[in-house]
Amino acid sequence: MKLYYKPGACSLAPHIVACEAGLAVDLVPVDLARKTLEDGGDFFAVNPNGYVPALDIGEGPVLTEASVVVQYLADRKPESGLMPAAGTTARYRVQQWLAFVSTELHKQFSPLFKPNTPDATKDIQRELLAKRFAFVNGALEGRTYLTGEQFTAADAYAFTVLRWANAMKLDMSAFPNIARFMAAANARPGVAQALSEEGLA
Ligand SMILES: N[C@@H](CCC(=O)N[C@@H](CS)C(=O)NCC(=O)O)C(=O)O
Repeated sequence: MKLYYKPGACSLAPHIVACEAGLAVDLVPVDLARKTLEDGGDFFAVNPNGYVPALDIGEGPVLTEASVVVQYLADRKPESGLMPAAGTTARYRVQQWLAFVSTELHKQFSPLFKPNTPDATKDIQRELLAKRFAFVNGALEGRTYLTGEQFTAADAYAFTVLRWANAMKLDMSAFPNIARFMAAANARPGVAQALSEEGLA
């Protein structure tokens, strides 16, 4: 399998899942600004939407959408516990978090990265994110990870996205449970491996 990625972007989530699951994945860096690969190849030819993560699974078009790519990888190693079995309530809980991280965190951060987003819009996004952080902080009360003591694909995605708060200089001092969550995830060997392989350690 080949994972098209950019260091520290949302593609870090499937990279973490692969490392946590002990899956061998070839990393292919993408220049997202130019939409090119290292050999000058056109990234649009890989993913017509021009975004990472994109996972070459050896059949058909690349698999995209972070919340789905992490599930695909986790399901290659069910014994990892990264995704509970299909049809169980536990799986729906992890999927609920994956959808939340994708739509309520990841995509609410996105305007903050764009140089042409008006400042007023950025302020609105920061306010909304603070509400979502408060929810996550509350959900983490008395537990290490989002669904309990088991690190899941949703935790990998949440860790990836919440890392951006520092880069965006968001005040996270009101969310101590998130700080604990980040520290716990950061201390995991699989997470450390992915960060190191992306030059982020
Ligand atoms: N819908 C996609 C969005 C992925 C996404 O936003 N990727 C960002 C990096 S975190 C990206 O590649 N942005 C470059 C672009 O959209 O041009 C998903 O859920 O995976």
